[in-house]
Amino acid sequence: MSRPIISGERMLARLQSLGQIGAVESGGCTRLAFSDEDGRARDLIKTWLEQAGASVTVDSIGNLYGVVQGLSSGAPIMTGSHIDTVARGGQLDGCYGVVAGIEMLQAIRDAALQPSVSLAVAVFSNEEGVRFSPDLLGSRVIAKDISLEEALATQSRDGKSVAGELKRIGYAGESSPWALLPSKFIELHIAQGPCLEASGTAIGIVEGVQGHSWWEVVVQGCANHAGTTPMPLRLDAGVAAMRMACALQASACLERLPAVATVGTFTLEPNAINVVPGLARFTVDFRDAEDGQLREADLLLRSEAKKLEDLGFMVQLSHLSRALGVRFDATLCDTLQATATSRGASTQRMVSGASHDAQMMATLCPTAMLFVPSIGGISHNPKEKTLDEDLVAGAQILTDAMWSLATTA
Ligand code: HGY
Ligand code: MN
Ligand code: MN
Repeated sequence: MSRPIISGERMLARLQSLGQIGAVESGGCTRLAFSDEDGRARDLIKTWLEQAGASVTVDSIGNLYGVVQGLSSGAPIMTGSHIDTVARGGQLDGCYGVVAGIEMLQAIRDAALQPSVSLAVAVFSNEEGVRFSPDLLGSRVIAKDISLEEALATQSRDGKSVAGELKRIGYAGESSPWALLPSKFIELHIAQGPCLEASGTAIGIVEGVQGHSWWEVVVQGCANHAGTTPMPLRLDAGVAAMRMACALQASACLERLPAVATVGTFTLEPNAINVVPGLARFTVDFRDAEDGQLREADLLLRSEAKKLEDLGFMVQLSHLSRALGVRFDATLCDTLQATATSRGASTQRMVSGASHDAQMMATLCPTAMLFVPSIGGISHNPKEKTLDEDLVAGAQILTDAMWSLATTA
């Protein structure tokens, strides 16, 4: 029986075009969730899905779906990812899985094939969580990890709500987030870390994702004159926050508690050269494969905050996000491995250090992920890159796996 063969050329060209929306100099991309750029990118994705013969729906948290009906009714087999990026990120993170999914549908249409089971490609809202917390917002709502109402009411730092922004960019959808619950979910993604390239392996069979816990810390001291205030009389929120940040980072480095810790944002107020900072605001990103370790890290954060309070600072902690570690479906991982091997690709089993919407979908149905190598292991950086032949090979293996699941179900 014939099976769909993708056009690598068309897929690579589309990745390029999508990458121009929100492009920053040096080849990167800033396309924050529900921004104008996100809206324009969604429009382009919608056009490509329609060209591929998919019926397009948008649900009430802005998740966008393209569905090609199978001969039988029932739950679709789904692939997908996200198209929102971090600030000055790369052009492949998330986008690759979405564009590869669309290429799969286009190849099916070009070959005039029809699957027995419906196939769906999903674009999940606000996976990155840079502008709105928590991350994985669209897939969290589907997984009922957060209520739709709470998700829509979420505010960004600049005081915008998810509901308002979805309306503004024209993606406040009508359909239910639970209308297209899939029977299986596969996400194709770049590895974003060094291991596939280091081992010279073409395809990562991802068996799980580590958990993460995100915090915002606000340290309130006392703004004062940089020249006249003696050191012992200062309540310098900036130095206090830096000490706390270094203590958390040292715990990850020296005791691997947790596996990794990152302070990715850090602002001072009033942020003036000659004023002792009165307020410091920073975020903490803890990651670990063991949920117990993540809880220990959360306790460490609280104890470091208590030390500052004992020195007279006020410290406010806000828990921005938590996602538990997940193990993916062993049978689906085996299917992906067999499919990759049948295409002559080398494979290795691995756990993802980055979080993905698959982490939420895994709570709903058998789920697994495929990775392709990232050059230099670099991601969340304009230098994020994967060899074209690896991008094309990964997309064909995704297409093979989805097609075989949709025709032998
Ligand atoms: O933060 C992450 O791991 C993912 O890129 N959202
Ligand atoms: Mn990312
Ligand atoms: Mn991603």
